[in-house]
Amino acid sequence: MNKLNKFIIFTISALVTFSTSLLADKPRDWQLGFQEPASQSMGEIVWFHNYMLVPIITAISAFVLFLLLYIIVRFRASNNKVASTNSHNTFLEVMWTLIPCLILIVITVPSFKLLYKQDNIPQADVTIKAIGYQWYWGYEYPDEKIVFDSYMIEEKNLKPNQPRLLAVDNEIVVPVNKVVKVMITANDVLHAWALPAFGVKRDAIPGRINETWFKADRTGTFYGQCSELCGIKHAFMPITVNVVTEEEYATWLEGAKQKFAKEDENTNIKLANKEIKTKRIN
Ligand SMILES: [Cu+2]
Repeated sequence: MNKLNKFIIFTISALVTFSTSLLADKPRDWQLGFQEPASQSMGEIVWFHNYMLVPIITAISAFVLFLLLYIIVRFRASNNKVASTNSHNTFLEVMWTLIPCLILIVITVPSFKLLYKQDNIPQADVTIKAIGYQWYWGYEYPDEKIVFDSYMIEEKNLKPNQPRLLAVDNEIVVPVNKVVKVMITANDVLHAWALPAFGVKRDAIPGRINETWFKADRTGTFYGQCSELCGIKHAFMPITVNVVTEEEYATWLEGAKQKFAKEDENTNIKLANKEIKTKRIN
């Protein structure tokens, strides 16, 4: 086998390894850029980044670098024994104000379209409530009367396919190609519910409910993390979403309704009242 063939085989195998690791729906070592999108909205974010922001910032950086080099060479001291007395140039000043304004306006159009689309929640098929606690997430499926907590699995208890600091004991399960509305709040301090592959990130604020949505376009396990510095164990409250087919979701729902059945709300109220009374007596 000649050297060229060897090189071609090496390149192809390297590309295959690289692209499959790109498809893993979690951060990977030395990663640059985004995870593989799993929703249309994340696809659009990636498009906006790759085909608008990156070309524009590259062109601006190259232009500024060229100007710097040009000035360093053209106006060097040895070539200009007598200093220039020029202090301003109206045409240039108008241009360097107008051109950046125009660039910002061009960026604004797709950016605002995207923001509006993310903010406008379509009719939801599944609603989930995510509650941030120090330091884990609690979830509720209000329509199904399901409630459970989701704790990170410690390193020593990880199964072989579970990623460190990302896997949880109770994952959220949602059906593929369905609109999932997520209502996000917190019980103690600020947290943030973030899932990079779906292009979703919202602050979890005590006393207030934020809403967001996603529609996963493929099945798989997707990982995210709390994205608001919330205290000493901020790094240990990951988010795991299992996107499954509709049949698998129905099966899960059946089991979950037994396992995670929400207590009667009245019982909760009674308990709370009792606690308050006890505290008052004390
Ligand atoms: Cu947090």
